[in-house]
Amino acid sequence: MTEKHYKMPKDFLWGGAVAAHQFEGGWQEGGKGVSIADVMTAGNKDTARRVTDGVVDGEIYPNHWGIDFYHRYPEDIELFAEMGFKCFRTSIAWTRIFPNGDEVEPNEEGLKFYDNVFDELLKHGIQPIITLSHFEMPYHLVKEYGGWTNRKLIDFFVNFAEVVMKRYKGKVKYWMTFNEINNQVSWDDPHPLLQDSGINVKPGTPGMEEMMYQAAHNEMVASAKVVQLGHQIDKNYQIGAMIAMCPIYPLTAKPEDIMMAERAMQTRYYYGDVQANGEYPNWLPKYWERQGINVTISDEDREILRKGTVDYIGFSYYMSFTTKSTAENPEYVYTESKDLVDNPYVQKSDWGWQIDPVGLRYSMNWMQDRWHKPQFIVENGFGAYDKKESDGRVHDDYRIKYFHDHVLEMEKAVALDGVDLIGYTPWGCIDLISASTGEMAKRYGFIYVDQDDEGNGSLERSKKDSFEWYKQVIASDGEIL
Ligand code: BGP
Repeated sequence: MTEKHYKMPKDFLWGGAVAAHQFEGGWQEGGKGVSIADVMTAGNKDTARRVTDGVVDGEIYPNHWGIDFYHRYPEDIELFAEMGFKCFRTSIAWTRIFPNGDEVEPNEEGLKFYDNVFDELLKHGIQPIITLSHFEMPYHLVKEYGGWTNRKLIDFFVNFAEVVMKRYKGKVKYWMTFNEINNQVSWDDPHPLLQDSGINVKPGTPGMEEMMYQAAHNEMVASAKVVQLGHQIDKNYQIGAMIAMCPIYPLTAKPEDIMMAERAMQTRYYYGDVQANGEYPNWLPKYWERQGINVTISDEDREILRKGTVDYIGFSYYMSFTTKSTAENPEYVYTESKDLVDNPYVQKSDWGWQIDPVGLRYSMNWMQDRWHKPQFIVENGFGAYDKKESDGRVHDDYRIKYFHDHVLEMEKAVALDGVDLIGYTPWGCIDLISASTGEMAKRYGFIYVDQDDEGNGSLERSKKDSFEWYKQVIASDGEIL
């Protein structure tokens, strides 16, 4: 049977996605300050990255040089244009604009850098899609203020957003506030807690969960303020949330497993409820009460959240999760580090990420019905070990298969289920540094970058087989997969 394909509308935003700290490099150029990402050493598949206070000789800090986009952006943007990109998602490194985060006046050199990048993109007919905070807050705010547990950060962030939203008016239309804001749900793994909330505490520190809920609340208030402010700056601005979407399935049809999966979904996605619906779901204050968790939420905060709901849901999709109930957990408390199990029906990547294209269609339907907002897939992709063959080229048929299967399910969600989708920007469209491991070896790109985990290599760019594949997908409006 031939596979049925679908066409996406002409104005659909095909593109690619990256984040400043994983690919720009130039960590101390142009007056840039030190961000969280700059104090994280490399790890690998089996060992976690470490945060060091300051830079230690002999350690590798992959985010310092990234893939040197800072100096090579014209060449890279030309390759994106050759693929036919309509848009390109990146972040504005907060520390290029406010090196410490708490200054009043911005750093003009940093602002100029993004002017140059956006102008170069626009010259090629590519619109920038901008994340304001993508795991790269100023490290100074972590040390001096304790990160997002401190309400002062709301003003610092709003000030940063105001400066860039005014500066790039007319160049940028789509914004997102906090990348994968809900990853903080893994609060007992200090790595996402630091990345998302700037909370730098040791595992097992009492009160970590409470800190996470307070930090997330403060971030969501800041986000809602930025949504309102952004609309005052330009009424055409589209300002979105950014959710890490990994649907959580019950392992079996056992009613307790279903209840556990429901609570897991509620726990992982309440952030979306707050950002899209403007209020906390009912179950959460009850849960806080039982756990003895105190989150300070004022009436004014509630009003801000209600008025600052997002225009769209940006989300990443890489994998699905599975959970099950246990007799020891009769109240279905979901702890992400403990409660996930393998799904016997799906395969995994080399990094253990479950590959599940149908889960993308499922998630899109779930979000459409729950949040009633347009959606934007701002990350999706396959991290793999790539090898240059004797012909000097990477033949990444495994990546093409991953994308084929996911794009097809995405198109079904639109064509058959009526999901309202703005665009699709595959992650790491050019090889870059992995966020979770700090490796170069975990590659996502359509474009290969010659660099190894130790930072050796010419940094030369070359096309993988997936480059031509994606080019024809875009050229055919998604019909030729
Ligand atoms: C998301 C992040 C990205 C990115 C991607 C892939 O969680 O938003 O920054 O890196 O996942 O993850 P990794 O780099 O760990 O493979």
